[in-house]
Amino acid sequence: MKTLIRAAALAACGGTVALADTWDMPTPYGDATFHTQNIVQFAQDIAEATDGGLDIIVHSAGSLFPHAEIKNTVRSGQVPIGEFFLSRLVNEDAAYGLDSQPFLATSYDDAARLWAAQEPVITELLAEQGLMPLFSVAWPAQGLYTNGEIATVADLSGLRFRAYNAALEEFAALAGAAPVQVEAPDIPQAFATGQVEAMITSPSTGANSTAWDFVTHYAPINAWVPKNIVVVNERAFRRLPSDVQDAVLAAAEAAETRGWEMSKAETDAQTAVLAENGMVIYEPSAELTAGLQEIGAQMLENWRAGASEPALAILQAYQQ
Ligand code: PCA
Repeated sequence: MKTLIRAAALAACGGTVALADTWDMPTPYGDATFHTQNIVQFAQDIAEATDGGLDIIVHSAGSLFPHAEIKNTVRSGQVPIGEFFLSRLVNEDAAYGLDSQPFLATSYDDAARLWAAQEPVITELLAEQGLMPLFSVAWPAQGLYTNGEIATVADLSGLRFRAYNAALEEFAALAGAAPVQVEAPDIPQAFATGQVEAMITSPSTGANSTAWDFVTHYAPINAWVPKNIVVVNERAFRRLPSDVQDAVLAAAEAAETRGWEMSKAETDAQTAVLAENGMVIYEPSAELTAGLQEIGAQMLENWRAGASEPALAILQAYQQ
């Protein structure tokens, strides 16, 4: 409706007005998540830059399509654009999985270097499916949420452990825990019903899901810095007028820069929220860190065994 009024107003002004496009955009995370807020701003930037020529409607928290289906719905053209957790695609190619390898890239600088090495390979892989990456934003480093302090890996043994991808499932299993896949919006429910009792995620997702309601302790183990990615269906993109295409690309570039800044600001701010709500924040012991790093080393070996040449080249470039 709004779009029609805007188009009519522009037409009344005597401009040559292309028909406005409306794009539905499925995303996996809730409205309080900084990634979602960044995407809402991205959509707003495009609406403004194009005078309403492209209206992107964000459907957050998996409300339009479940997370696991978002990539393929963009691929098939059911929706023109969507967001998902990049390393979910590791079963298609190991290149997608590197940002979820424990202790490979643990700071924002490392994560940015890793993304620089991944981006050309991933762009090519996605192009084979008619997809174009628009921007990718890192989560804060991943930390450990439990009831009580964890002193060594052995303390994780037998815990029902929330996982969000294959790497975290493998990590939990190697720690002797029992992984259970749960999407971020379902975390409170999964803890409340006893489906899970521990998790590894960012301070953002911990705070967004009121972790203090079901766990007492948080250790910033800073194990990895995974990313979300926003992709567009290439045919849908090419159908846009060229000035609208330019506006989308400009807004995407701005969203990538802004998103990483938001992420950095979240790390301290949301860790403080955990503490303000009564959670005990503790530094992991040297023994715990060493044990977790051993698991990481094992996982990287497993990753190598299944990695394509381009995926191995990313790792090599990153480690140089
Ligand atoms: N939050 C998301 C992915 C990584 C993160 O920090 C989640 O827990 O599902």
